[in-house]
Amino acid sequence: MKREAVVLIAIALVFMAGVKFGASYFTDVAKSENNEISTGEFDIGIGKEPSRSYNDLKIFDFSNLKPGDEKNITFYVKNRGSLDVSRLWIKLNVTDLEDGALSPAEEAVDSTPERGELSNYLILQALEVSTNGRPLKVSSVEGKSLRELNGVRIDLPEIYIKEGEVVKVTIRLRLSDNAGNECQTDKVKVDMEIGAEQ
Ligand SMILES: [Ca+2]
Ligand SMILES: [Ca+2]
Repeated sequence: MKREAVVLIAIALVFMAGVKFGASYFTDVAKSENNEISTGEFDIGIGKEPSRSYNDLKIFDFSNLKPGDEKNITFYVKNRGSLDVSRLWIKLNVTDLEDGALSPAEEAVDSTPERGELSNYLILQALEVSTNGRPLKVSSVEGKSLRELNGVRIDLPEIYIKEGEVVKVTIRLRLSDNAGNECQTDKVKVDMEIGAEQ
């Protein structure tokens, strides 16, 4: 019984090969499947520490400033996506408020109770972006007031931030010695936009 089975199979194989020979050419196909093209993610975050980043975060709140005071604003920008960042920009959107009623000393010299004066006297002393501990200055904005910089796109020097890397940004502000009583108890609200480009 075993021997017969073997023979039958051998005949069948020969027969099939014969059919293929007679019918057409041998053919062959090589396959390449599952190829993909996709886009990388482009995403930055901002944080007060290098290790934590957010899409939206309040960074600073300075109160009771007096003329001559200086404050440093420091934050970190992280590349949270998978594509390199090669350029960062910052835009400051500045709103001047009187923050309630004018103080008695202010009232004597401030004729615009609906609008604050403080941003005229908040001077950007320095803006730096540091990558690998090496600071790059943006000297074009040094000495300008927040009012002058309101809504202006400030391009930071060209830097490469690879996936997962962080850069440090420092802004130093000074309340000018020329600030007079018209900005007593005034308040400036600063919304900061930080943009990244590939
Ligand atoms: Ca005013
Ligand atoms: Ca005022």
